[in-house]
Amino acid sequence: MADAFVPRPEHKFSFGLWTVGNRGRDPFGDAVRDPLPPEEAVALLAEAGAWGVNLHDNDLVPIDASASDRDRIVRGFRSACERHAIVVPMATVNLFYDPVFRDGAFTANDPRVRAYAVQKTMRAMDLGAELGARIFVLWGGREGTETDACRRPDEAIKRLREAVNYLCEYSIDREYGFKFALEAKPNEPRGDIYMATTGAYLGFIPTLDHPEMVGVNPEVAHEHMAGLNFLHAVAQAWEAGKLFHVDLNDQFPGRYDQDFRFGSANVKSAFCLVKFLEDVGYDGPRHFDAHAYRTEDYRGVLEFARGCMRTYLILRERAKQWHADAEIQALVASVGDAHDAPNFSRYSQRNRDALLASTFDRAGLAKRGLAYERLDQLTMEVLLGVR
Ligand code: GCO
Ligand code: MN
Ligand code: MN
Repeated sequence: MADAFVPRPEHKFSFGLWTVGNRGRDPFGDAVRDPLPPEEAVALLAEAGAWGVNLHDNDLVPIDASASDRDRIVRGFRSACERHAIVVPMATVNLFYDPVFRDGAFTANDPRVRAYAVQKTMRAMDLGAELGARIFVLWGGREGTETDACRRPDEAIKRLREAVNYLCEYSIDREYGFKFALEAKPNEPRGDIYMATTGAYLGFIPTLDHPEMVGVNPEVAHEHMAGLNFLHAVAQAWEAGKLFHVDLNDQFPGRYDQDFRFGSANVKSAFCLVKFLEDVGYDGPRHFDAHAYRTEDYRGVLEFARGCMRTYLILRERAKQWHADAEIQALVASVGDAHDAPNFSRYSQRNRDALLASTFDRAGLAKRGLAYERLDQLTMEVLLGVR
C-alpha cells in the first residue's frame, strides 16, 4: 500500500537518546541490550524516519568527562546529526541518576547540592544551545520525599522557584532564547514527587520572575499513573499558552512507570489526544518518551520507534475521518443548538437583570437525551476502522 503513514520532518517527531538507548534495566533485572552509542542512536532514528533527537547532558557526555573529551564527543555527535539530517529540538539535564541527588536537586536540603544542581543545569543549557535546542525540559525526578518529616513542602517550592528564576536569568544573560518546559510526575523514583501533576506546574509558573519563558511538558504516562485524564491536562496547558512540549507514550493507570509505545495501551485516549493536538494546531515537537519492551533487540527498538510515529499518523488520519463524517458532525452540532438562552457571556447590569428574570424549563431541559451513546459508538467505529 502506498503509505500515508510515513513520518516526515514536518510532523516533528522526536525521541530522547535515552528512549531508543534504553537497555531494559529494571529494579528486578539487569540490562538486556548492549549500550547504544549516541551516534548509532541518531542513525537508528534516521532509519526510522524521525525528525529530532533530544538528550540529557549525560546521555551524551559522561558526568566526569574532561573539557577536551566533552568537546570531542559533542563534535562527533553534531556531525552525526548533520549527516543524518536529525535536529536537536530539546535538551534537558539529568538531576536524578547520580547519588548526589538522592535527596533531590533544586530542593535538596544541602545548599551545596542545590548549587551543584543549578551549575550542572547551566552546563546542560550550554550544551543544548550548542546543539541548537530551543526548548529546555526540567523534570524533577528526585524532587520529592519518602518522609515529609525531612522538610516543609512549601520550602521545597520556594527552592524550586529560586532555581528556575536563576536559570531563566542565565538563558537571558547568555542569549540562549530557551523556553523552559516543566514536566510533572506523581511518583517514581521518589515516593512522592513535588509538583505531581501538570496542573500543579500551571499554578506555579505565574509565581516566577519570567513566567513568559516557562511552560509545561505534560507526559501521557505521568497523568495516567495518577489516574487522571491526560487530554484535560494538555488542553488546560494549551489554553493557557503553556504547551511548550509534550511527552508521548502509554501507560495503564495505577501501575509502575511503564513507558509503553505511544497508543499501545489506551488507544481511545491516544486518539482524542492526537485529534486535539491536530485540531488546535499544536506545532511543537511530538516527542516520544517511551522505550521498547525488555524482550527486544535493536531491531525491535527500531520497530518500537516506527510504531510510535505510525500510530500517531494513523490516529491523525482517523481524526480527519471523524471530522469528515456527516453523521458525527450532525450529532456534534446538535449538542448546543438552543438559540433562546439568555446571554451571560459578559456581565452588564442589563443582562444581569435579564438573567435574574429568566425562567427555565428545568424538567424539560433535564429530559432531553444528548445522544452521546451514539456519538461515542460512531467515534469508536471510526477508530476501529469500520466506517
Ligand atoms: C521519566 C521522565 C523522563 C523525563 C526526562 C526529561 O519518567 O523518567 O519522563 O524520561 O522526561 O528525564 O527530563
Ligand atoms: Mn516518564
Ligand atoms: Mn518524560
